[in-house]
Formats: sequence, C-alpha cells, structure tokens
Amino acid sequence: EHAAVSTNKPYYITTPIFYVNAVPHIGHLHSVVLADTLKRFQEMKGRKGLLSTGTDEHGLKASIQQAAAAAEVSEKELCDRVSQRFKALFDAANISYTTFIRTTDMNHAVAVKEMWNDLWNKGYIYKGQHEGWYSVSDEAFYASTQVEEKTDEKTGEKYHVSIETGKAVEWTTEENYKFKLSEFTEPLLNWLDKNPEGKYNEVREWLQQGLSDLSVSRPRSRLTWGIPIPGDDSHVMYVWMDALTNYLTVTGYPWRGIMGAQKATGGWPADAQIVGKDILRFHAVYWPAFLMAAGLELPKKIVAHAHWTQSKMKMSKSIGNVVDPFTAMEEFGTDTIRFYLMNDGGLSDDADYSSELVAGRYRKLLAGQLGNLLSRSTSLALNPSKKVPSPPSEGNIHPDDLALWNKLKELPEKVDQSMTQFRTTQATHHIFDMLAEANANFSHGEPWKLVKDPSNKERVDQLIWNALESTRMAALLLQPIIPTKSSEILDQLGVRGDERSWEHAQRGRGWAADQEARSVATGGPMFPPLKK
Ligand code: ME8
Repeated sequence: EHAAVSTNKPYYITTPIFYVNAVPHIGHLHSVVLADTLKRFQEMKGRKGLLSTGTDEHGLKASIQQAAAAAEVSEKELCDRVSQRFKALFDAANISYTTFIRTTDMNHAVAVKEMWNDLWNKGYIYKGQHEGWYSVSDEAFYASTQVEEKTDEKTGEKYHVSIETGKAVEWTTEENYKFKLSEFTEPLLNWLDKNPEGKYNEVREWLQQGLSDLSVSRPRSRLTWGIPIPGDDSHVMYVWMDALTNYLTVTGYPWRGIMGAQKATGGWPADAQIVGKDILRFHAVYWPAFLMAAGLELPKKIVAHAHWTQSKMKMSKSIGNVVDPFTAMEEFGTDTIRFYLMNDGGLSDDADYSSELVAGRYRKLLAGQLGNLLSRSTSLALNPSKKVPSPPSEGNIHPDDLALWNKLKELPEKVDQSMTQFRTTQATHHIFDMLAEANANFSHGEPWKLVKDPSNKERVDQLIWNALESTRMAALLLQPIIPTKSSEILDQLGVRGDERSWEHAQRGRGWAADQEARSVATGGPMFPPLKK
C-alpha cells in the first residue's frame, strides 16, 4: 500500500521563472525544453507529470520602470505584455506546462506571506542592519569587489562608483529583516554529502567559506514594486525569497483549508528543478535553507545546465547578443529547434549557438539519418505489400545484422540512463549512433539489388524489418524531444497510440497484437530540404 502511494506521486519538475524586463531568448527556451523533455520522458514511463514555469515580476524596480518607460506603458502593462510573450513562446514550442505562474498572482502573495510568517514564528527572521555600497540611481547594493575608487579631476575629491554601471555609490546602512542563513552551513553540507553531483562541488566551496545572514527585505521607500512584509508595511520582500517560493505556490502550498486541499497537487517535493548555472547559488543554498527552516522537504535534485553563447559570449539581455526563438522556430521548425537545443546544449559545457549548426544537425541527423531511414523502410519498390515483416528469431540473425541487433537491444537502457541523469545530449547521441548503424546495415545489404531476384525475398524482408524496427525505436525514444515529428513518423509506421509508451521501446515490441493487419504508409519526405 505504502509503496503504491509513493510511486503515485506525480513527477514534478520546475523551470526558473523569468524576469519580465526583457523578451525571451533561446537560453530561456532551453531550460523550458529541457524540463518538458524530462517530464514527457517520465510520462512515457507511466508517471503523471507536473511542469511549472512562469514569470518573476517583482523587484528590479529600476529595470522594469525603465523598460516600461521606454515602451511607453505602465509597469503593470509591461509585465502583462512580456509575461504573455513568454507564455506564447512556450505554447509555440509545444511545452506541456501544467502551470504558468506569475509572481503578481494573488495566490502567490498568500503563499509568500505564509512562508514569511512561518520563518518569523520559528525565529529564523530578525530585524537587523544591512550595510554596503549603495547606488541611488541603480537602486542596488554592490559588494566591495564590484566597486572602484575614482578621483574628481577638478576638486581632487575621491568617490566610488559601481564598476558595472559607472554610477556613484555611497556607503549606506539601512534597517532590514534578516534570515539566519549562517545557521545552515552544516545542514547544507550534510545535504550535499547525501546528493553527490558534479555541479554541487562549486556549492560546497561556497559553503566552506561560511555563510552570513541574508537580508530578506527592502525598505519600501526605495522599492514599492513587491510583496509587503506581513505586519510591517514599511518593507517589501526580497525578490529572491518571493521568487523561490513560486515552486511551492503552484503545488497549492500551504496545503490546508478547503481551498488548499483542493489545490494541492501532491507535487512537493519537486523531483527536479532545472536552473541555469548563473542562479545555482540561489537554488542550492538559499532555497534549501529556507525549506529546512520551514521544516519542509527538500527538492530531490537541482539540475544546473550550462549556457548558450554567441561568439563565445553568454547570450544575455544586457549584452544584447540574443537569438530570437520565435524567428528560429519559424525558420527551422519547432521540433528542429527543440532537437538542436537538447542535442547540443549540455549540463557542463557552454554551447555556441549558430544557425549553420542548426541547419547542419537538420541535414545530417534529422533528414540524413532519421528521415532517410524512414523513407528507406517504407519504400514501395522494396515492399509493395506495405506489410511489416515478422521479426527474425533470436537464433537466426544474419551475421551482417548482429551489430544492429545488439544496438537495438541495448539502446533503451542507455537512453534511460542518460535521461535519468538529465543528459539529453547523451540520449540523442545513443539514438543517432543506432540510426547510423541501421542506415549502414541497409546500404551494405543493398536490398534494391536483391529484390530483382524473388529467391532473395527472405533477406529483403529482414533488411526491411531492420530498417522499420530501427526507425520505430528511434521515433519512440525521441518522443520527449521532438513530439510532433515522432508522432507523424509513428503514424506512418502504423504504430498505434497505445503502443508508444516505455514498455514498447524494446526491440521486437512494436506492432504487437495484430501485426498481420497493419501496414505502413508511404509519404513525402518527413524532413524536406531547407528553403535556403
Ligand atoms: O534569473 N543560456 O531570471 P532570468 C542558457 N527571475 N540558459 C539561459 C541563458 C543562456 N545564455 N540565459 C538565461 C532569473 N538562461 C530569476 C529566476 S527562479 C526562482 C528566479 C535561463 O530571466 C537559465 O535558466 O534572468 C537562467 O538560469 C535563467 O534563464 C535566468 O532567467
């Protein structure tokens, strides 16, 4: 009974919620496609999936104000407009999100206040002082390392500026609420010890330097755009405390009362939280510390991925070197971009975006391997009956087919392992390695020559089965990454809707019941030549 309960827990995966001071780019899309791929993979294996994404609309008063002024709209209108654009992107990219949260939603304010009150009541928040280099025009504090000293040429007076923005800063002290982050150094190290992972080494190094308490409020006098602190209207919530709590809000936190019980999804703790490596500190230090303080369960995995660059520089709104994902999907197709992101964008190494490379992957892999094998396997000239030949029996494998036969056997396990480690680049590598072998098997077998002599029928059928089965396995395993194209391919192969889940992703488990009655369909090229 108990085991059944725990395996019934939905697979809950999250993406960062994105700032609305700039429109979405390819990097944002990457995080969301990765989360969607992993969710779809779990659904293929029979679990219910929850995927949450959305927009982070508080804080950053200056940037949002400036962006709104530049666009000649109000702050609220700007938030609506940009948030809508993120949502439209995720719809266009076929992201199967189950919630799209905006931190300006009413239920989110309720959840954030609940979190605050809980930490306050448990004694983890106190009133203290925050000191640092403050820039009035940037409305930001800077660390000493972000500040440099200058000398006024006329007066000879010394003053300080932010290195990044060049704006004057002054040493400032203000009253703040603080979170006792320093108490969590040891508990966090213990947590990391139990969850060994590559990127966590970096986190461990931060922790070993020791943590100081974290300022979790801002005076309302300089930041009005935020959630007020319960019981003290003169302060608003620090934007990261507000933003991180979104992962609980969408699960129905605080999970009590009539409303709470209705809204509870059973998703928490999250199974995986996808983030870019730029925000790992917030997710692997602050977030688990807040959760520990509140006595809540910790996420099972924080997955940090590397960045997309252009000419080796991180793609970012502040540099302005961004790729518009709408344009890219229009030019190459949604599934092509999804495929490119998952095939080339990894967890450890940054990847440099290039349209030539997108086109190259399309030509060589999608059209050259997958599309090519599909048209070979459904060739009317070789298989006028369009029937799916019977699979060979285990002891009767043609020597030329052994390598492929074994690859087909090992493939699901390899893909499973890669996906379980969030390594989509490895998963596609294994799938296309099998497809290359399948195409070589076909070319080497030369069925177009053999078919001229009817006595070769058995061998021709074997070669067709090899190609069909390889195409079926590839399309099935690629479903989480290229859902639309996979579905079209499987339709063409006569694979029924109820034959597309994980248990069918095994050599010889296709076309199960009434294979005799099935036939494949011929069609135009699945991946037609690119326009230019
Ligand atoms: O940090 N390559 O929002 P944000 C890959 N609101 N991924 C990239 C990327 C790139 N070049 N650029 C951005 C925030 N990303 C906060 C998050 S969460 C509680 C609050 C992706 O709009 C990546 O996931 O700056 C990165 O972590 C995120 O967008 C930052 O988005």
